Formats: sequence, C-alpha cells, structure tokens
Amino acid sequence: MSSAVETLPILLVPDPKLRAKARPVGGGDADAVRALAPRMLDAMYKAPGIGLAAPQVGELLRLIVVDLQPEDKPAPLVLVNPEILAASTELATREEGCLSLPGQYAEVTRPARVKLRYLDLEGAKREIEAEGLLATCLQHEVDHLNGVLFVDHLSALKRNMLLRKLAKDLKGRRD
Ligand code: K1U
Ligand code: ZN
Repeated sequence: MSSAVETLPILLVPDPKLRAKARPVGGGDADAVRALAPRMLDAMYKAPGIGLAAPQVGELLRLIVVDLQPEDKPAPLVLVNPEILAASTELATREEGCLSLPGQYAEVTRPARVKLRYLDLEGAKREIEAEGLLATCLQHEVDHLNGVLFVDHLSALKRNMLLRKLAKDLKGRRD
C-alpha cells in the first residue's frame, strides 16, 4: 500500500468552477485549509507556476499560494481571504500566463502596485504591499477567487482568439 499523496490536478478552461465566486474561509475550515495549502504549493511547483488559487484545484475557497522564485530557494506565500485594500492609479503591462489555460500568454494591464490584507495559516491578520511581478501575480490570483481569468482583461477579439487556440491545443493533446 502506498501512502504517497497524489498531486492535485489543475482544472482547465472551460471548467465551470473556474467561473464561480469562491467563498471566504471560516473558522471551521482551518484544518481543511492547513491540509490544502501545502498540496496547492506542491501542484504549483510541479506545474510549474508562480501562483495558484484554490478554485484551480476545484476548491471554491478564498485561498491562494504564490512563490516567485520556485526554481531558486522556495519562498512560499499562503494567503487566506486576501483582499485588495488599495491599488495604484499607475498601471503596468506585463505578459501573463495561467495554469488553467496552458500555453496561452498575453500582455495584461493592471495597477502597478497593490496593498492586500489577508490571514496567514495560523489565522493572524497580515498585510503585504507589492509591485512588479508580485503585484501582477497577486491580482491574477485574487481574480481567480472571483471567477475572473486574465483573458477577461483583453479585448473580445484577443480573448476569443486565445480561447479558440486553447480549445484547439487541448483537442490536439487528446487526439
Ligand atoms: O494562477 C495561475 O494560473 C498561475 C500563473 C500565475 C501568473 C503568471 C504570470 C503572471 C501572472 C500570474 C502561472 O504561474 S503561469 C506559469 C508561469 O508564469 C511560470 C512558470 C514557471 C516559471 C516561471 C513562471
Ligand atoms: Zn491563472
């Protein structure tokens, strides 16, 4: 008998769970979240990626994980019930990808800096101020908690092109 914990599969577009609004983590979720967070980090490192939101692994909870330096020395961040408290008026454009839309990339414009409030795994209130790739990644992950994908920030034309290409690529993988 094997005791190995299986890697969580990452849902792909058009899974409806990726379009649902996740619910806040409550006191009764503490054990489930403490078990889920390391499994999400494991799935993110293996993908590989720099962020992952619970809905991407089928759990409609407001929980995200981020690590911008997965191949260097790990610096995992686990954010429970993250909320964007402030966003700069200055914008930044950066190429984004998404583990739920494998192989698809596009330039997305978002606030350059953000301040978030969240709970850590011990339930302590924390705040983080971010700029650069971390700001982009945190906004991308919080979007996932609201059923929003990076393609929603694009024009309808670019979005549809990208979604059609994804459908074709995924069909190619299956055939
Ligand atoms: O949420 C996700 O789907 C993860 C996504 C996060 C993200 C990437 C880029 C900009 C914004 C948000 C990814 O991690 S896609 C993969 C990726 O960017 C990457 C993979 C390996 C090494 C470095 C980056
Ligand atoms: Zn994503």
